[in-house]
Amino acid sequence: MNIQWYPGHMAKTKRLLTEQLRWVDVVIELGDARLPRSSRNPLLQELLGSKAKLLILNKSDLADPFWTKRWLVELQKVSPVIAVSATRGLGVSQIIPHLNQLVTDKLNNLKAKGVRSRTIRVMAVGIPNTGKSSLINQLTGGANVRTGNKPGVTRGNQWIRIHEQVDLLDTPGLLWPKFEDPEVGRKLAAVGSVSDDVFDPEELSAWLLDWLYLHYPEAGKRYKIESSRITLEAIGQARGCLIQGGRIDTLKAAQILLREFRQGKLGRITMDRLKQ
Ligand SMILES: Nc1nc2c(ncn2[C@@H]2O[C@H](COP(=O)(O)OP(=O)(O)OP(=O)(O)O)[C@@H](O)[C@H]2O)c(=O)[nH]1
Ligand SMILES: [Mg+2]
Repeated sequence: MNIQWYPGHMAKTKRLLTEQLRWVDVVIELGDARLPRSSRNPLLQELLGSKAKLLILNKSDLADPFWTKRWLVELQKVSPVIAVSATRGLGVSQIIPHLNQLVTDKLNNLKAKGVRSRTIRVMAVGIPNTGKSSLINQLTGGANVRTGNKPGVTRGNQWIRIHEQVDLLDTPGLLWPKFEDPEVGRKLAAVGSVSDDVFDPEELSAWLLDWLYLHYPEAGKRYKIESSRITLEAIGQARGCLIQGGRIDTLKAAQILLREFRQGKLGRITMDRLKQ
């Protein structure tokens, strides 16, 4: 199964980010804590160049805490990084101090040149559905920008004052034209960062069930399935998904599995691993 998603509006987003980049002092790159490697867009690394950056792993409430700890240590070697949960507000208070620290030198230099003090300009970037808009709402304490549990909710750019000295630009999610490793496409589809329209849910679920069997064999408990080998048929049976003639509706079972996996109902799961 080869999943790819790079719709036309993303090419536009890429242009838009490039244009805005010169106005911003620091970038927040929002990744998904369940995918600390696969949710990082190589295109963004290229666009951002040497711009100051804070990497934030969001949705840490859904990720396996054992792996989050290890990833933070690893990623910290390259750039400043923190883990948060935008919807639960966990870790979010660390953000402003980190941003301040990242731009102190730049603002002091400007001051020395006689430029009047101004707000810090921050741009939030990341792949779709990582919680950029939710984070902004958490920082401002209100529903100021639109969020949604599907990729591609934010379309235009929007500046929001998140602190008396900090302005933040929300941007649409950006992917890249080709996932070289098909496993990356599957993982991104599993967490909901590519459109559900571009893959077959039953096929993805079959892959996900194999993956879970290998890495989180206890996940099947959710469906009260005795065997640690979960199947769509067993999920369908447990949930009474039947079609005419008493056959099991495996499409419905796949949709249930994907939805509950994304909501964290199968447990806290991290799909990208480091060598143990
Ligand atoms: N469990 C959990 N869910 C979150 C968290 N942050 C965001 N979400 C959910 O993830 C979904 C996507 O959030 P958005 O803020 O719209 O994501 P986005 O990055 O702005 O998405 P695009 O605009 O499509 O690029 C929503 O259903 C949020 O409620 C989090 O920390 N934990
Ligand atoms: Mg958004």
